[in-house]
Amino acid sequence: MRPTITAFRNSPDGGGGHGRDMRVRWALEEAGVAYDVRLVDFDEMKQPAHLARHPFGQIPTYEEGDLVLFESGAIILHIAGHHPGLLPEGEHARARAIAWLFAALNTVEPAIVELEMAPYLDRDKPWYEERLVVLAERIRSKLDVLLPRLREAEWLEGGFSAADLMMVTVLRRIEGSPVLDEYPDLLAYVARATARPAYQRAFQAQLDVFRAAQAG
Ligand code: GTB
Repeated sequence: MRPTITAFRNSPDGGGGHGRDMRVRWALEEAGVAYDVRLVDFDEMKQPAHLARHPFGQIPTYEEGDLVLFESGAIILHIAGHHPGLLPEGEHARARAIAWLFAALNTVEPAIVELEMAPYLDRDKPWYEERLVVLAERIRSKLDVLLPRLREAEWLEGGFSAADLMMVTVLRRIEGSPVLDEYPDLLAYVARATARPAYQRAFQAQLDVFRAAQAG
């Protein structure tokens, strides 16, 4: 059954592909699954119809027949569990890939989000500049762990997997920042992942949505 996902009608990232729908689009493209997109705006996301899909009133969601899912991690694992190519075959390798997927979501992404949010929350505080230094250092402590692994291997666990898909969408959030620029091998990792045709198709699809919204 053809799934339907939700995405911003008018993404605040200007078509940069930073919304978490991008992960779902990318996974579906990797799996070769055609999908529909239900576009929602910020008001709509807090209305009962969308809250029935997502209790926190966010995107992305995933509908497939009777199944309605929220949380990008759960959606990616569902897709990976039903289509070959997004998780390793061996039981242990599969479990390790899932561990890296959770590391992207629970260990790396929170540090990045904190830095992203700081200008909105703390810019007027006297300690703002010092906080930025601390937050950047916290991100470095995560990247320092990824670095040796991705120097030795092309992907986090065997071949390209949902773990890389998740980690790369997380790292993309600091693309262009001086912190990530300190790690050329991680930039190369992001570049080889985003060069994948499935990523390119997913990126173009969300960009088309943004451009259509701009055109009115
Ligand atoms: N844990 C959830 C998941 O992984 O699915 C988090 C979902 C989430 O944060 N969704 C965001 C959302 O719906 C959109 S992706 N926000 C609206 C709200 O909470 O009311 C996060 C996001 C938003 C905007 C940018 N941007 O502009 O660059 C980047 C990422």
